[in-house]
Amino acid sequence: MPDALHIGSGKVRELYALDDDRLLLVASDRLSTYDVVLPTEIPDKGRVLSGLSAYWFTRTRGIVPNHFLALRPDGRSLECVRLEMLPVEFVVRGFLAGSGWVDYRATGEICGHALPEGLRESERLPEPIVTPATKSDSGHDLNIAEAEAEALCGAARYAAAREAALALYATAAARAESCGIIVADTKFEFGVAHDGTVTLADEALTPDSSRFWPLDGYAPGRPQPSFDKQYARDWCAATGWDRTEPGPELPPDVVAGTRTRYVEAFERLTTVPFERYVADPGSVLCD
Ligand code: PZK
Repeated sequence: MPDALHIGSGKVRELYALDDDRLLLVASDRLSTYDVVLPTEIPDKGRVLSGLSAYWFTRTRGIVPNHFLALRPDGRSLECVRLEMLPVEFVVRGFLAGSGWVDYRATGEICGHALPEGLRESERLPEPIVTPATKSDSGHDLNIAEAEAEALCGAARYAAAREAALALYATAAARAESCGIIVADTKFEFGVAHDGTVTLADEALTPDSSRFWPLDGYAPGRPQPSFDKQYARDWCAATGWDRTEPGPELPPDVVAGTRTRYVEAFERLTTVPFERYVADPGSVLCD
C-alpha cells in the first residue's frame, strides 16, 4: 500500500490513512478463533467480509449515515470517511450467548438489562438489547452499563448510536433469518462526522463482527455451532490444542470447508454469486 500510511492493525485487518479525510480498511484472509489468529489463511475470507460490509452499508443508509465511500477493485478494501470514533462498542444481542450468557447466569441481567428468569443458553431474548462495551487494557471487550456508555459518549450521541444500532440489527437480523442465518448478536462502532452526525463505521454485520448461527438445527439449551468458523474450531479442538499461541496449521480440507461456509453466508445474504463479486465488486452495492 505505497500511497497510504499504516495507522492501525486489528487481529485480522489493517487500517491506512489515504489523506486527512479518508481511510482504507483492508480485510485480510486471516482467521481468528478462541482469540488466536491461526497460521493458515482462508482464501477469499477478506473479500467475503468486505463485500458483506459494503452490501449492508449501501442498504442501511436510510437508517443511519455510514463511513463507506467506495469498494476497491480488489474486493477486500473499503475507502471510508475519517471520523472521530466514539469510545464504546455497541453490541446488539437478540439471543443469549457469549458474555451475555455468562453474565445472565451469574447475575440474571446483562449490562443492567433485567431479563426474565429461566432463559436457556442461546435462547431468543424477549426483545433485542444494546450492551455497550469498551476495550479493556488486555485487549478484551469489557461490558459496561448503559449509563457508563452514555457518560463516555455524551447523552445525545449515545442515544443516536443506540437507536441506530437497534434499527440496524432489526433490519439485518430479519433479512438474515429469511436466508437461514441467525444473527445472534453483532457489534457496531460509530463515529462523529465533521458536522456532528453520528455515523456508522468499522465493518458491519459480517461474521467477524457478529455471531452467525445456522437457523437449520437451531435449538436453545446448548451452544450453537458458528455458521462460518465451526469447521475450523472443531478441527482445532480435536487436535488437543490448548487455545494458546500459536494455533495449529489447518489442513487443506478444513481450509476449503471453512472457505465454503464464508462464501455460502455471502451468497445467501447478498444473493450475488461470489464469482460475480470477484469479477465485479460493485455488484453487491445498491444506489
Ligand atoms: C477507526 N478503527 C478500528 C483498528 C482496523 C480497524 N472511519 C473511521 N475513522 C476513524 N477511525 C476509524 C474509522 C473506522 N472504521 C477504526 N480504529 C479507528 C480498526 C485497526 C484495524 F481495520
